[in-house]
Amino acid sequence: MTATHSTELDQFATDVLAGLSARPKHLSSKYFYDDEGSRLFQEIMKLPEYYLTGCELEIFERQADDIFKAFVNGSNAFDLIELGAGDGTKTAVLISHFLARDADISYSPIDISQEALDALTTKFATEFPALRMDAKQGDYFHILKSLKNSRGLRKVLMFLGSNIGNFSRDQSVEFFCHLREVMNPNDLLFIGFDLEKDPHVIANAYDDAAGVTAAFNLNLLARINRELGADFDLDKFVHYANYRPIEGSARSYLISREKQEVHVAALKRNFQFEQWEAVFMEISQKYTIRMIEDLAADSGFAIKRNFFDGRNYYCDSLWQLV
Ligand code: AVI
Repeated sequence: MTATHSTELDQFATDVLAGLSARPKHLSSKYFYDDEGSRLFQEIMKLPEYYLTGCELEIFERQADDIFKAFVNGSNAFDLIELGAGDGTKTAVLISHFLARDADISYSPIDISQEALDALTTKFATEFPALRMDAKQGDYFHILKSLKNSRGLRKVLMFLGSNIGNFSRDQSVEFFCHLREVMNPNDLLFIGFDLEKDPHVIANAYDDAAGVTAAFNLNLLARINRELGADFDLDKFVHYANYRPIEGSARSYLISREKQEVHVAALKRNFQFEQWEAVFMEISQKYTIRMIEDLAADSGFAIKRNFFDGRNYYCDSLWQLV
């Protein structure tokens, strides 16, 4: 095991200890994405209820040329950096269009899952043999520093898929301020935001009929079993998700079906769960345009242009530094 891996494992153990010792209990959704979690998330993106991916794909397919024109700045050369790239399916639509327009681009996908990055690298190498690629594995908070050393061209940082929705408001501002520090005045930030809409549509997206989202949440308990030697019995927990229309946030929980005790060997600790006790797992924030504008302003950015899908379900927002 490398030093990085053991540090990551220590951090995971520390966060699990803090989360399971807290009242109410919580676990961080940033740990959903081990290789199995990333695979399950790819499944979620194909679900009929999970509209987000289709909306962003529609924006890219229908407005690739407008996006290209907004990205370029005099010359056709820029560096694309994608935080949390996953399988890159949506990004492939943009890259294909940019290359068809003779853009001189490099592409640096960053993801926590090595398996997802390997699949993406293989796919893109076949699809775009001439594309310069530099995939980086890890937590993007840690990789941000290395982004400073680019070719001196415009950098376009992309944070798609409404990944920002999994952060609290404070974490979002902190994250954008971090990004600001590694950006040059000419660089751009392209962010996917899921918008507020009929609450039933949102609630269904986080509680699909096939139970893939439930498996995705439960996989974090399985991951704690695998990596920290815990003895969670997954059948003793039920996934519950709801949408709060006032706050504009979908939230998911794992609920203990019975009073039980779980041992986590790496922590040398037992944790008690009451019957129907909830563990808060994830927030998926939905936005109004006003919220996006305020978030940009509070983080030191201005909106250059917003791109919407046909139903106004989703917005890809292009930001520049102020
Ligand atoms: C990655 N992220 C934007 C997803 C979301 O919609 O919050 C994660 C997810 N959780 C349940 N389904 C999908």
